[in-house]
This record gives sequence, structure tokens and C-alpha cells, in this order.
Amino acid sequence: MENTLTLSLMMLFLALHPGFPGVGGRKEDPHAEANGKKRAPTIHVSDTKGGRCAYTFIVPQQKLTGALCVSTAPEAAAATATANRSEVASLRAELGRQQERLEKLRAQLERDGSLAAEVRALRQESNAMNTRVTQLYAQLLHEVIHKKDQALEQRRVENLLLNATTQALQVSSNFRELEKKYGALTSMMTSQNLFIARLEKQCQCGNTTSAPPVTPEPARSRSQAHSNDSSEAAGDMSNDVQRDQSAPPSQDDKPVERTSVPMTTASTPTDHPFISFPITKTPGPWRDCQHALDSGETTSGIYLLRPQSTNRLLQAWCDQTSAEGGWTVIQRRQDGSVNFFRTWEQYKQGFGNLDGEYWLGLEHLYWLTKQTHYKLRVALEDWQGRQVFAEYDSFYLEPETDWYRLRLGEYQGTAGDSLSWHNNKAFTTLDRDKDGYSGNCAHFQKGGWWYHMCAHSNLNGVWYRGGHYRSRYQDGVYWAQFHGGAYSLKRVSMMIKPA
Ligand SMILES: [Ca+2]
Repeated sequence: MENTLTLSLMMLFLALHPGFPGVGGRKEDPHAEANGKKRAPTIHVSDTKGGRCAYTFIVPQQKLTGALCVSTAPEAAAATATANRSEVASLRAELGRQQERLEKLRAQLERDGSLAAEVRALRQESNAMNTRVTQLYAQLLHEVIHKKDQALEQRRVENLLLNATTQALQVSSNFRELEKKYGALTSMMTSQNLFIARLEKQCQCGNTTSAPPVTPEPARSRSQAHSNDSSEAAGDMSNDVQRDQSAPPSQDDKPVERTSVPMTTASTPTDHPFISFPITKTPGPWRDCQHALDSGETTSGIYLLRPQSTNRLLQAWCDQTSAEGGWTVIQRRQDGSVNFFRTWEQYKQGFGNLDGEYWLGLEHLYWLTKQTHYKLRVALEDWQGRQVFAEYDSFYLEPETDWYRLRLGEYQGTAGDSLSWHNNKAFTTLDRDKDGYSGNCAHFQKGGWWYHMCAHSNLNGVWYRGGHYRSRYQDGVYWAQFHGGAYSLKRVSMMIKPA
């Protein structure tokens, strides 16, 4: 029985491992295990006893994957079942070990996974840091450039400041020099004024037929509008005082041939009525310049006029271009060539040069403005060439019996109104005081005018060159609303035409 079981097992083994090397009694290679080879199933053959062999089988440890066929014989099946149980046990043990390794590998994989995630996070952080560093570097560069620009700008401003300071110093130096020159000129003017005053005294003493001697009062209570005038006591004056010192000699002083204008003037030692000028080339006489213009005379020049209801003939300059033309010029200043410090009779008859500075005459004005309704236009120009005007929509004079009292209408214009204050005032000259002031305003302002308590305007004063002037009195050619009373205008003219 025992022999039968042993044989059956051997047969089963040979059936399962047909190429088994140990079959036939061969001993296994003692170096096989040392060489890493899988240990082959081993069969130990015992010494034969009694002609029988005894075998011991060592079954290799391996998994069975396919179907296991065993002998169905009851003994063989029992042996097979036993072998299967031990094999299953060993397989289970192996499976357990494999699962354990698998768990270890999983755990390691998990650790590796978390490490990879950490590495990724670190890389992202590194990228972000790089970006931030780049931004900071760009910002630093920008700030460096900006600081350089600021430094350049600061240097530029410093240079400008230095230049401005230099210019200011230069201007200051120039100003000091001008002040010195001005002081010298002032002292020269003062000495000249003293000299003129002496000459006036000598003239009055030596010539009793000249203008009436006047004794101007101190200007202590002059017009409020001109309160800046000097209040010093005035020296004696005569009609020779008014002359711009820097102006060329007047044509009045030259021996000239006079035209035979049929009008007369009071005989005075130094003054003459209108001086030489070719008589008007047009026939005339005209009632006024508007009449000449209406008759086709469109050229400005000297025209012969004869106001209605009088036989008086006179000459006047007709301005046929300014403000639509037709203007009869009754007064003009432009170069200081004519003395306007004159007597009543001279202001009555007129004086000067028809193509230059002149006064048409109060009597002529009276007859002209008696004809119809006239308006007055005052044109002014300063030393910078700025031109302004003042117009009054009505203008006429009362007769001599009422001292040629001024009658003015409403003002309009660009110069400002400096004549309405004189409306309804009589005319005053150095020898006929009809003003509202205790003294004679004509003495202080050195020209005839419709003075109030002296003046807001006086276009018959002294023609000073250059505008601002310094004088003991407010005696320039001025229009207070245009540059004030201490500014002598360059060009002025008064003209009338029918309204
Ligand atoms: Ca008076």
C-alpha cells in the first residue's frame, strides 16, 4: 500500500513536470541555488532496500494558473488534495507577502506623489518670485531714469534762475544809471525854469505892451482832480512860456510870407494868425467841410469856408477821410511847433499853421456852429501810437458876450469823457479869467480852455515830448481819462461836422 502511494505521487509529479532533470536519479546541481536560479523540484532517492526505492519529493513553490488535472482515483485524489492544500497555503502566504509589498509600494507612491506636488508648488513659487524680481528691476530702472530726468530739470531751472538773477542785476544797474541821468536832467530843467522865470521878469519890465502882467496865486486849492499838482507859489508868466523845450524852433519864429486870409487878429508883439499856406485849390467857399465833401471834394486839405449869415471868410483843414470825412478841424497839436499860451484876442481870431498845429478861432467856431446842429470829435494818440477818440453828439459856442461858453452833448467813444466836466463853462485865457477858480487856470495850464476849477482836459497846454512830463504845474497836452494829467499826448485834434 505504501509503495503504491509513493509510486502514484511520483507518477503525478512526472506527469506535471515531464522535463524534470532529477528524474532518473540524477542529483541536483549544488550550485544552482547559488547562481540565483530558481530551485527546481528535488527528488531524493533513498538507498534501495530489498530492491525497492524510496523517493522524497520537494515541490517547487510556484503559482498554478491553469487547470489542475489530477487523477480521479481515490488515493491519488487524496494525495492531490493534500498537496493542493499545502500549495494553497504557500500560495496564500506568498499572496500575503505580495500584498504587503504592494501596500509598501503604494505608500511609497503616495509619498512620492506628495513630493512631486511639493516640487510643483515650489516651481510655481519660484516662477512667481522671478516675475516679481523682474518687475522690481524694471521699477528700479524706471526710478533711476526718473531721478536722472529730475536732476536734469533741476539743473535747467537752476540755470534759468541764474540767468534771471543776472538779468535782474543788469536791469537794476541800468535803473541806477537812469536814475542818475534823470537826476541830472531834473537839475538841468530846474535851472532852465529859473532862467526862463528871470527872462520873463526882464521881458515884463522891458516891454509894457505885451500880455498883461499876471500874478498867479499859489495852487493851494486847485481842482480836486489834479490834486497832485505842485502847490508852490508860481512865478510870473507870459505868453512866451509855452513851448516844448525839445521841439524844433517853431515856424512862428521864421520870417514867412503870409497868405491874405481875410480875417484879422489882435496885434501882439510875438504872435500871428494863420501862417503861410497855399490857399485852397478848390473854388469854395463852403459852408463847412461836410459841404465840401458833399460837393465831391474828397481830398483832405485846406479849404476856404464861409459860414452862413456872415461875410467872414476863413480857412480850415478839412479831414475828408477820418470817420467818414466831412470834418472841419478846429484845433490840432502834433509837434509842439506852435505856442498856445496866447491872449483872448488871439484865441478869438485863431492862430498857428493850417497844415500843422493851429487853433481855428472862437469867433469862427461861433459862426460855424451857429449854422446847424454840429457834433464834436476829439481824436487822441499817445506816444505808443495808440489812438482813441471822444465824440459829443452836440457842440456849439455862445457868443463872445457870454465868453464863448461851451455847450456839449452826450459823450461816446474810446478815450473816456474828460470834457463834460467843462460843459457850460466860459473860455479863459491868460488875460481873461472866466474860470471857477480863485486864480487864473490859464496861467497854470499855459493855454486857453473852457476851464472849470481848472481842468480834466486841456488840449492847448504845453506839448511835451515823450508822454510823461515833470512840471511845476499840470500844463501838458492831456486828457485825464486817457493816461491822466501828467501825460502829454503826442497828437490831438478837435473837429466838428453836422450831426
Ligand atoms: Ca478864476
